[in-house]
Amino acid sequence: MKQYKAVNWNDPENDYALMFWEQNIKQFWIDTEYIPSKDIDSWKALSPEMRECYKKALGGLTLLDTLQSHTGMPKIMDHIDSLQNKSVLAYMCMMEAIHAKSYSTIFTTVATSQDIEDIFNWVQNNKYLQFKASTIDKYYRKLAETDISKEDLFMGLCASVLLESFLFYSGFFIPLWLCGQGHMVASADIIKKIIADESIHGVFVGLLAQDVYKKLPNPERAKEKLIVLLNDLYENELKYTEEIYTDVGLTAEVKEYVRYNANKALMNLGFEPTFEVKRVNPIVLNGLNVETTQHDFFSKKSTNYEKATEIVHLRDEDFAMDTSIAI
Ligand code: MN3
Ligand code: MN3
Repeated sequence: MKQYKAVNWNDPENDYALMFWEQNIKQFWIDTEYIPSKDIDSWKALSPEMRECYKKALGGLTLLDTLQSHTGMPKIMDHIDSLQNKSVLAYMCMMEAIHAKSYSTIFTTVATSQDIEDIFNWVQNNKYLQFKASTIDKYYRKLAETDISKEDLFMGLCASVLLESFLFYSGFFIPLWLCGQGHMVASADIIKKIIADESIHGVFVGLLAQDVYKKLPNPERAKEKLIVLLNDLYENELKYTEEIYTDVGLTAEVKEYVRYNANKALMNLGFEPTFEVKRVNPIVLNGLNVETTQHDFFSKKSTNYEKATEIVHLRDEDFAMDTSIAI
């Protein structure tokens, strides 16, 4: 008869579960603590092309967070032995649902009902987004089977890390880029919270993957499979980037950022970076490192974390505009 075990946090199961649990708790937030309505004027000042790009970027992000919350995290959890690690994944799963909802919180504020309907239809019909989702979901579905190989589990974990640490970033680029120049700043506070979470998710699931990799009978074959998957997703990512960024003239910069994050995904999985990266837009990198954010997952809660009692609003005057850049 199967013995059911209770999770015992007083018995250390591994070196890192408690640390990740505590870091996740420190980073907790909900979308309704933020006030994207402060961005309404900023939104109106954007060009129609920029608004279109922004909406599509957030629509794509919503799809990935939906997949991660409804399928990725629960399926992975089923195959992880450590009960404490399972708890960390359960917490992350809940945050993925908050992420997926938070884009709607931004949409509700800046977009019309018709806009919102159009964007969700676009997500459902965009071949590059659908390719991302179906490619990752194939590996997650494999985890739905009870009797899977260690290599299947490794690939499921790899798919998750590629989603977390790589596929999100073509979408994150535009809110960071705009925010770095003083546009859509309140919405970017939400996006930065999501990025901080994805950062810790990628590291944690990456560690789980590395644990499995060490026990694989044929690690070379598994690594080859990972590289094939990464390259398929990369090719798709380039086309997706062209589709949403060509009209605003940012395609080349976003592709550079995509390669930068592909390398981060590889490093989270314990491998060497393989993409050549020349120069990532400093506005976007700074967007991650200064003011409100903690891309470094060991740091504390955002200083701009807005609870009803302690609101620190950024104002337009806080930003020196670079007028050479067309918005
Ligand atoms: Mn997420
Ligand atoms: Mn995540």
